[in-house]
Amino acid sequence: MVTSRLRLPTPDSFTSRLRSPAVAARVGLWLGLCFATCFVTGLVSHYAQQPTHPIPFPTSPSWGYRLTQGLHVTTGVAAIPLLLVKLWSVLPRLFEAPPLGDPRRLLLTALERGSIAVLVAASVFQLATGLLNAAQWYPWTTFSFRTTHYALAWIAIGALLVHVAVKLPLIRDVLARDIDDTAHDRPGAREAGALSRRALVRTTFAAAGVAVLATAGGTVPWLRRVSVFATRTGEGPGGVPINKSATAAGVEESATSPDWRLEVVVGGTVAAVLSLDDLRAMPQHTVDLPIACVEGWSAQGTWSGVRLVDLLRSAGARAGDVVVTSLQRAGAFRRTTLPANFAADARTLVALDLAGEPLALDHGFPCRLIAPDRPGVLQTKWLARLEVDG
Ligand SMILES: Nc1nc2c(c(=O)[nH]1)N[C@H]1C(S)=C(S)[C@@H](COP(=O)(O)O)O[C@H]1N2
Ligand SMILES: [Mo]
Repeated sequence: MVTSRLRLPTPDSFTSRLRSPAVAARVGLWLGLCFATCFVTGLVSHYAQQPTHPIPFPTSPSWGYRLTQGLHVTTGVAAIPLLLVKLWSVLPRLFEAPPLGDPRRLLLTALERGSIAVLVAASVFQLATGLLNAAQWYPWTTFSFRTTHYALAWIAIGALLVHVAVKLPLIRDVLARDIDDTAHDRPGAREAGALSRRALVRTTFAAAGVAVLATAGGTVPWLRRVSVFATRTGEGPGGVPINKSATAAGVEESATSPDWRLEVVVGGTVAAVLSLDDLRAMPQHTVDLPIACVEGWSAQGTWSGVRLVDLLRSAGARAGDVVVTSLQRAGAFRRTTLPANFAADARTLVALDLAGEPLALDHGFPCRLIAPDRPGVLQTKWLARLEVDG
């Protein structure tokens, strides 16, 4: 009797008609669309964060990255309930015996199951790490989130393409039939579920919708009140949330020191050393530009300060890539490269003010970089040095 208790279930152990290709295909279709959107917007984000761009990343529209990254996080979050229901609906198939007698079907089954194993593992990893990242919780210290998330995106999308290709005839036929049609059901699925298939699919889409509303508030201002998952919805100074604080970055002292200066280095030589008063004495410009964090939240700000092109020109520099260094001593974002087309854009500022007030210390006082259509992570705060080739 002990042995029988340890026996694995068979597909016939699962009797609910809800676990059906009809449900799997309908939920899977939307899951696939979410994954495709997540993949494309993820590629955009990865490319935007490269220090150099063989094909220039555009500076317009200024809200482009805000939109693509908002979509990335939103579709990723929507995919979580969809994936859970999809896996639930196909679970009995995990316990199917392989067709050992038929080499052709065996090969196809091995291909299908192998791609599904990879797909499930990669999907769970992507959604879990993405969610943790959006919640600003970094439990990993041994691997880089961005590199790993990027590499696994290719694996997930590759496995997804194989999966869809293998299943395409079934998907098409199932979607052409009524949702309650039983033509493709497993023989063991003979009992009505606790709710109808239609109700299950609708509930799943509703859950995805709730998950979207709960996160989209990080991007869409009027949704903020319902956004329990959006971690950066609190208003910061000037209506822009604060990501890393000056204390956390260890720049409180250097940023508020009367000795603070902005160095402009041209071709390896210091060409200008500017105090805050020097910067204020230069022509000031105002732009409306968003901070769009890779974690999904974004907020529009009204920034004022010196045009970067003016600053470089006054230091005798030619336009080119600009290496931007923060007062921050350590951390991945203390130094960023601003591509030449961003440096040349008239909207790119060394910002001194936000919403008509001097920058709050946590927003980058004495000055920060703000450029259009740029990932928030590269909008360097607490500037110390700008470097260009001669
Ligand atoms: N020096 C420095 N600049 C930085 C960061 C940082 O950690 N250090 N964080 C970046 C990130 S991830 C974002 S989203 C924006 C947020 O700017 P805010 O805190 O003013 O909203 O600043 C960017 N600039
Ligand atoms: Mo960020």
